[in-house]
Amino acid sequence: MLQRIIMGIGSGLLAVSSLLAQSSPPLVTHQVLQAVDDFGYSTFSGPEVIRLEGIILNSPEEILDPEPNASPFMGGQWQLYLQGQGDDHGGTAVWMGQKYGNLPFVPPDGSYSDEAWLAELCRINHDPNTGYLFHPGDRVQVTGRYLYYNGKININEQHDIASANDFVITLLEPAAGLPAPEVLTLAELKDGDDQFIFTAPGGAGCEPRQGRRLRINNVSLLDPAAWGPGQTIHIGDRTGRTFPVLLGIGQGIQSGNCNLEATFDVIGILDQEDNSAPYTGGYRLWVPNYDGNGLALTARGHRRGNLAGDIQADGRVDLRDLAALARQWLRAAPGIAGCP
Ligand SMILES: [Ca+2]
Ligand SMILES: [Ca+2]
Ligand SMILES: [Ca+2]
Repeated sequence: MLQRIIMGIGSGLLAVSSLLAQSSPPLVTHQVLQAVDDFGYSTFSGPEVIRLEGIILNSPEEILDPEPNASPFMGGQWQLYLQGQGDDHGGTAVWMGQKYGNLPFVPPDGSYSDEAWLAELCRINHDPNTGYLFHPGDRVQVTGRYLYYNGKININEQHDIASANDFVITLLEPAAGLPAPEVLTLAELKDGDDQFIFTAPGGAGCEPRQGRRLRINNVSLLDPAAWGPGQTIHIGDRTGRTFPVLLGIGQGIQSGNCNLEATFDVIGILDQEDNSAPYTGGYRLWVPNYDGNGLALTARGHRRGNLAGDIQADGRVDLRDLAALARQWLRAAPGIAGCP
């Protein structure tokens, strides 16, 4: 542990100093960083490297698979959302991918090897000053570069594995707490024709809430057969409005384990990925994990019972838990286990 912390301090300081060497990056708000015009194009103009502060909203491995080569094109991927606090009404995703070399504008040797990728995951999952493993609800600062992609600006490495393009996340306050989700109806996000409201007078609309935690109450599931990890389902209300919900890959979301009541609430992160201009649609609510409670599509950490061996969380330790244990025997979480 001590060695891990010392090595973490060493590599972290190197990375921080290489970024700081380009002069001290300015602290920007999420709201300023995510500003767009009427067509959803970014209007942000700032230096190449910026600093951003916020609350971590998700465990990265519950929305994208960080395992080396997890997907044929981009390999492992890692993403977390930071939500601004107080008057900073915005949120921003921080993203890293393994196989930039498969992008048409990156040389083929521009991907991370599996070993280098795992080392990068170890670096960005931990505070460089203490070795602390980041969790949802932590307040952190990220220093790094950024790119506009399909409607929003992401903090990333600009798809370059050079260490000069590293982003660095540092801990400001552990366990500051997740922000309370803003409670909305679908009428504040969709119009009467069931089209996305981009922005509207009075503060309605999807765009001002991009990258933030939302709660939508009293909806029904329109396509229960679509339920499964990484799948998109649709919720609907009594006015005929609908909204896409992208299910994460948290262990609580498995094919066939949807037990939601006829009417339930959803808590998720409002994301935008609009793959064509204008960039005023393509919103979805991303729910990283589910704890199986039936009434609210969300996860609140461990379920009731206080039994560490109750792996599949039915309040009893038996052969079903042993089977769950056997399925994952000797697996290790990339970027969390095996870090120096
Ligand atoms: Ca946007
Ligand atoms: Ca890097
Ligand atoms: Ca059990």
